[in-house]
Amino acid sequence: MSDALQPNAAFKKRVFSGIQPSGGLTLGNYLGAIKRFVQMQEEDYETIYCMVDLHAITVWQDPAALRRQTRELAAGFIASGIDPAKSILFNQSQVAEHAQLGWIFNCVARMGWMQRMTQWKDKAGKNSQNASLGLFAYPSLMAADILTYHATHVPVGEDQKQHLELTRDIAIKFNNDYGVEFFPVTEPVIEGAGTRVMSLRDGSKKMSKSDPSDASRINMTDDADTLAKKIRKAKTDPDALPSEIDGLEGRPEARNLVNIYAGLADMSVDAVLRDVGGKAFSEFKPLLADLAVAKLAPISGEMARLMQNEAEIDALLHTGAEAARAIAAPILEKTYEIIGMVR
Ligand code: AQP
Repeated sequence: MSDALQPNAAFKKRVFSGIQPSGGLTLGNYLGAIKRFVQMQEEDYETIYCMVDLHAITVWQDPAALRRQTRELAAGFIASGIDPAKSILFNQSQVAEHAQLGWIFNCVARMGWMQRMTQWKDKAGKNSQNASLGLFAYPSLMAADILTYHATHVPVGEDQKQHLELTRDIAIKFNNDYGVEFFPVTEPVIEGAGTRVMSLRDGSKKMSKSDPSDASRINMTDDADTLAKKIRKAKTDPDALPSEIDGLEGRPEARNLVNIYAGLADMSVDAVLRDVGGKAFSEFKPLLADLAVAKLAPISGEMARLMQNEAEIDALLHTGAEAARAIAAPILEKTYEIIGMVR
């Protein structure tokens, strides 16, 4: 048995996080997740990043679109700075251990836990009887994604906080039920101004790749003109920007645009407001548009270049999946042993 599999072994500092290929990458995904993924790759962690295609099919996906979006997401990761030589990069369905451990966790998690998930309530809406069983069990598969690598840290946006708490509950219940210290209790990493990027059309709703309104989000593939137009048309209020953070109270759209600026510029919200306090939106929006184009155009250009060679992306994902499987397989095998499966 390797050290990593010894009960009570100190767990290695390992990062896992994923993004669904359920549409094109948004600025929310970039500021809330990918920027942090890139930083953690350069820190003292082993980093594993995944296109969670099994999660994407919890709601209907057109097969051809899913294939394209998965490759485009991989291109987005790489163009944003994820280096396949430093991080393991792959798509979930190529590593069967995720689904296998997910089943075990379906038997650990409780119905009541799942019913409390706000994402389930939001996505299933009033028609929950018609939602897929997979959508209901989504957080249990997410726990498996993380724990099949014994990941200790998970960088995510604010919206995933509740799912990560559930991952911790599953790990703790499994460890208690079987009297082991086998799964780590994972730490969420939710940091920075971009952890909750809101819709450009409604400051109370998060920016989402599956929002029916394209004007609600900035896609990482938007060209400079589209980007500037979306920012120009973003909903705001009639007042000028405040000089201090308290002045953003009750102004969700203003707060959102300032947060986006801060996230893109790597500045604190305080520092942004010191610079732009007193400006009208008609002055601020062009500054934000210029900044967004400067930061995002190189990424979208590189994505387009990478998408010219799909075979190369596929080969990278295969290599990543092999590396991921090498970590996941022994952990799953030990899990089967703990729960009493004859092997
Ligand atoms: N608006 C956001 N602000 C900050 N972070 C965000 N994330 C998503 N939207 C925002 C973070 O991106 C990572 C990947 O998310 P996901 O694609 O797996 O699922 P999601 O949170 O459901 O994202 P979307 O864009 O809203 O997808 P759809 O529309 O398919 O449901 C996560 O770390 C998430 O926190």
